[in-house]
Amino acid sequence: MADFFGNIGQIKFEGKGSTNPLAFKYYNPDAMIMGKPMREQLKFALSWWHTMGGAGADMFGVGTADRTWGGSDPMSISKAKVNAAFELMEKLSIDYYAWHDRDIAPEMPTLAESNEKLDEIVDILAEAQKKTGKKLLWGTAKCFDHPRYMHGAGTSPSADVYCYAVAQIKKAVESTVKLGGNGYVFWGGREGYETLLNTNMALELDNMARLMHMIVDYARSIGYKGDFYIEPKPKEPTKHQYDFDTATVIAFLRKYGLDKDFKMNIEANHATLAQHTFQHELRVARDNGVFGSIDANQGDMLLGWDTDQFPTNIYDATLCMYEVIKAGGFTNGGLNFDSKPRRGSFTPEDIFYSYIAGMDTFALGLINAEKIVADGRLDKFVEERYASWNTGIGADIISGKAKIEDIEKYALAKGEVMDSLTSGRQEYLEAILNNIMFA
Ligand code: XLS
Ligand code: CA
Ligand code: CA
Repeated sequence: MADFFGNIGQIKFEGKGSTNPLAFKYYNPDAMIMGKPMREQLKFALSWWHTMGGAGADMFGVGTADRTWGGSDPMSISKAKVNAAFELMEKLSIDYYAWHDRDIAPEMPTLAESNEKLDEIVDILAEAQKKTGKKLLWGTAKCFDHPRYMHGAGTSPSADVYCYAVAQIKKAVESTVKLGGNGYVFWGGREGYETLLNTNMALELDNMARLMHMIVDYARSIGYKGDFYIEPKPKEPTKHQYDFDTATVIAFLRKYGLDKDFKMNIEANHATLAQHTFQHELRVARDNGVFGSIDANQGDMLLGWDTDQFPTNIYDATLCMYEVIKAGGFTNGGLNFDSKPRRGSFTPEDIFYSYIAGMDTFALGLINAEKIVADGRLDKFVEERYASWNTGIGADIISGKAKIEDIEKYALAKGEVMDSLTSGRQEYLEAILNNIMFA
């Protein structure tokens, strides 16, 4: 194992009484919960872009942290990142990682040269995976930061740019397959518009679907059995992103016949940017059979942009894990920390503090979610609230037996129906949630 963090040893579970900042308080990787070790329930992943590459630059200033890992040119930095990443994963008991192609290997003057460098790093990653047992959660292509993608990639008005994107994504899929990844993400960073005055929205969306069909067919032809994910986000960088939220993406997938191959990669901060709760997005995905994977982070309610903070909100993590449990747990997906330390948290130790905070938050979320299910009060309340659909006219509507005339007759005979209503009891339920979480 490389030694970039020599002063920090293996992070151990010490329990909630511990005050050691370099210990887990809730995440106990091998502890069993609902029949599986915590590490398998949570399937944590390290995000290569933020952790290995994100130096803290923002719109107003350059980076504050050194993320060259002792390397000096793009390829030596890329290689050093592999060593540092695997040391981090080892020390933090993180079993998975996720990348964009250009996070792991540099962009070169031509696509052919970029592909060559990518191959070189993918071979090194394959070797590191073999040695350590770490796995690739998902791969993706960075089709948004190079200037060629200023007007989009799969939705570019330029057919030449579109071809470049198809070729780049094809290569990223091949690299994902080579590394045994079971997930491939499409996040439409520039797939949207700034103004409809210059945009043929219908053609752009048709073309995006054409690209996705080509990629799915190709990936299946080379033996890829994993999931494809779309990661919804309503805005940023474009004013209007096509993959606005889960419901919008589901409509797109169904329109173009892509719903058999695609699931959602739901990011907490993107949910709140769409004016939804994180739980809402997960629920829409679960109810529609497209729950796939999660990008764990949180935004700041006072800031209107994508801050990608390490998640520390226990309520959100608890309700997230409740949805995950109800969806049957992760299959190919997992919890990827698409999160970065704040710009002012620039030291190597901050990477550890950040991951420990995020991992403990989700471990506690999982513990709490199991308690909610075992307690049963919340589930029972919802069940009873809809009891009128289990018998009588409600059951007849659901079975299709009651026709519109029967329903009219029923309503006319009933007269006023105010007395069929019961209280929604929101405060009572919120208090139960607190009681379960803090008991
Ligand atoms: C940016 C997205 C991005 C995707 C992967 O907002 O979260 O990082 O997760 O392209
Ligand atoms: Ca993300
Ligand atoms: Ca984000």
